[in-house]
Amino acid sequence: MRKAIIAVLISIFVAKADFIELIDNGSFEDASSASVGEIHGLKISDLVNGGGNQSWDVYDVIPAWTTSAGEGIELQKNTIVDAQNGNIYVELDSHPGSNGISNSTMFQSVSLTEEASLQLSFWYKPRTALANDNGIKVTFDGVEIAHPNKKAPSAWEEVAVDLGLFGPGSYDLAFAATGEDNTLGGFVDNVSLKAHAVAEPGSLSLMGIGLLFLAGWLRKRRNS
Ligand SMILES: [Ca+2]
Ligand SMILES: [Ca+2]
Ligand SMILES: [Ca+2]
Repeated sequence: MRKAIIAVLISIFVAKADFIELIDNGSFEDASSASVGEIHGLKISDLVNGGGNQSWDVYDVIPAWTTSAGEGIELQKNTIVDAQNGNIYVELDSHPGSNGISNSTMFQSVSLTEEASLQLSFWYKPRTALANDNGIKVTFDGVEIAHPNKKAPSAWEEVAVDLGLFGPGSYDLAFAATGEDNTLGGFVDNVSLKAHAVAEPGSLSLMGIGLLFLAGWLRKRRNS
């Protein structure tokens, strides 16, 4: 009986401490798209699963991410570097085609149903040895929250930002290439945005009452 009650309480705590991942396709490995690349005509499914003879292309839309400025989202499959996670990563200083502007912006909308504390993390790596050539400006809800801007050589590094509390609503997370517009720039992989729900006072006090009840029950049982 006691073990059962403790197990239930532990599961309540775990549930409360848990988080929700808000980002879909954060590692860019999702092949479920009919999008065709603008440069090589390479389908995303062929890029991811290995059906074409090219290892990169540029897309207006990929699963969960949409271009909002510049040529598009350049997906590379272990092309210049090995991906930080899986096989695919993004370069946003994209090869120019019809739009002509290589520095591009992609975004994903996320929704919160209750107030939560948000934590962003992603992996970044600069491609060239030039200063101000590999910047990746990250905005959330239109506010700049990170802007790594390094030069090679530099390994993949994690960029982690605590965004604080946000209420229910829809928000855009955007990544934009900055600096020299020359098709070579910063690489991005493994994007994650974790929402930690803020415990409601009502459920906290209920849990407190449950703990007091359990403590009393255990004391009574020991003394009997
Ligand atoms: Ca990846
Ligand atoms: Ca490029
Ligand atoms: Ca560049």
